[in-house]
Amino acid sequence: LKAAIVETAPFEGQKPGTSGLRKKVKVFMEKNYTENFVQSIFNTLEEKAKGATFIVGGDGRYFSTQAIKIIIRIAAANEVSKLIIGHLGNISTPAVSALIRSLKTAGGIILTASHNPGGIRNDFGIKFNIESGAPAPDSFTDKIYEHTKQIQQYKIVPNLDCDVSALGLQKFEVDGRSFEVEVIDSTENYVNLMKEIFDFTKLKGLIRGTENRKPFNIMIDSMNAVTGVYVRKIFIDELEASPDTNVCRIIPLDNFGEIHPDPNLTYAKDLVDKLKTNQTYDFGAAFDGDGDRNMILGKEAFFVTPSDSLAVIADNLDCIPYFKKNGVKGFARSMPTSAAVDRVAKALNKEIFEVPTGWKYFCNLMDAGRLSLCGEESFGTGSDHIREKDGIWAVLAWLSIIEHKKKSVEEIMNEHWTKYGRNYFTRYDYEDCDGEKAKAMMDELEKKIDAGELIGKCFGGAGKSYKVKFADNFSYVDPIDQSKATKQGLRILFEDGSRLIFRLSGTGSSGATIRVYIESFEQKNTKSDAQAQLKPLVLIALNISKLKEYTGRDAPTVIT
Ligand code: VG1
Ligand code: CO
Repeated sequence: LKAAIVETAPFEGQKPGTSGLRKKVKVFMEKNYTENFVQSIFNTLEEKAKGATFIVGGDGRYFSTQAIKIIIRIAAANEVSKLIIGHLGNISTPAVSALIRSLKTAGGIILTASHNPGGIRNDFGIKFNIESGAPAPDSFTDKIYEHTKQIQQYKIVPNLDCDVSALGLQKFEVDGRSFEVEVIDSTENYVNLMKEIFDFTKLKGLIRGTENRKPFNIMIDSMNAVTGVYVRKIFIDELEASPDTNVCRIIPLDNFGEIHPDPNLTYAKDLVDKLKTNQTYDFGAAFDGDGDRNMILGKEAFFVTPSDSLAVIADNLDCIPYFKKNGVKGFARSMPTSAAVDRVAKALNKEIFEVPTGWKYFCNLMDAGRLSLCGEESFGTGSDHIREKDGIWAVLAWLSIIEHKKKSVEEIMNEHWTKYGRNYFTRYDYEDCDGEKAKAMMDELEKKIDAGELIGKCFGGAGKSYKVKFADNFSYVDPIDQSKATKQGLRILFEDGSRLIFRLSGTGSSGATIRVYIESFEQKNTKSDAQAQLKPLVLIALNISKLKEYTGRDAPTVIT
């Protein structure tokens, strides 16, 4: 086989966002669009790509097979020596990170738009992870973007055909060099990793029941996405959960069955309804398209916010063998995530870090041995076992805590709040707003903040008054390599510790999504309804930002 050079021209807007490049499928389908981006990844890698091995896989959404074909042909032409590809292209994001680490490859290409809907009318995405298994840092994705703006040609082996439905090694000769593609079942490596981290015997006892304990009835919902294959192996084959009553939607579909594979109360409503109507369920969990997000529910769909989930796991790491063995270093959360975990860090005398939104910002801290556990309010939780958030890991962590404490999800949460107080938290998303108007809203608010207009001001509502203590546009200096990330979200902090945060999403594929994060702390009043409790702050947020004036929206698209 011979490599060829194809002339091309740059496309606008191939700038990776919070987590890779995400666009409509039809955009990726445009002639040379995917080729340009993939070549730009190899142009960024330069000599590092030559002779190297990469993992390729994703959530199996529509266009994955075509994209894999393009990646194989371009990789071969760029002198890559081997690609390790998931069977049918399927590898969850956490499993890619795990494979990069255990097989010590030079990195991986992940084909996913994560929680965004899939199928021909919806989204596709490409993301590059570096050799530590972490999402490429900003310095790397900035270079990819620069290459996409200048690209004039790409290298490709046009006649290279490869069957990703057949497991095993396929060998080729390209311009006299050897090029290999190995199609693997990615579940093996991942299941082994989970077995090293958790006590599967105990977890099986929890699910099956033991002599003096009745079975703990779980419902695991893969939302027709990639975790299905791992759920089958871990929950059914290993932990002996029932394939009929303990799992659902575990066959990955390329359009996720036309649902929005995002594990929250809105998009995982099926699971919520199941737990509400069938009260024999003690626990429910759902994952997103690529398996890095998780939602935890207790009996009757008792909802655990991701921020609280992080805090509870942090407070209970001693019942997980991995942490017993390796010890617990610091904790971290993304800036908009509630400060519940900060209280645990303080009590346990651990370092706590506040980083910008996006998993990549946690990874240097992990590499440096400063961070064991971290999370985001956006249903992401994970540890330093890999360099991505990990949905299945989070569920196994919760089940380990439940097994150890012999308590229900709700009891564990209440106990936690009694000990630490409660950080009430909610996020309002306004999806698909007019881009210009969303930007104008953010600009006006930023001007007010910059002018210092808000400091000392009191805002009231529903018999409460909140005085602004501090406001800024969040910026972050990485403590390990001193790289700086600026303009990561507008923050308004009040004297009582309450916070309002405004951000524009960096994962959408059309229009703008405004995210408003609302948090307040209560030491004693811990059992109120979160929405009712936060209402006054929500009104203040809408008022300060003039959100309705700018967007015309009366209500958010999604509340989490
Ligand atoms: C969102 C979340 C962020 C998360 C990112 C990727 O980003 O807010 O916390 O890291 O998605 O998650 P944004 O820029 O839209 O707010 V995933 O599961 O889509 O990889
Ligand atoms: Co995801």
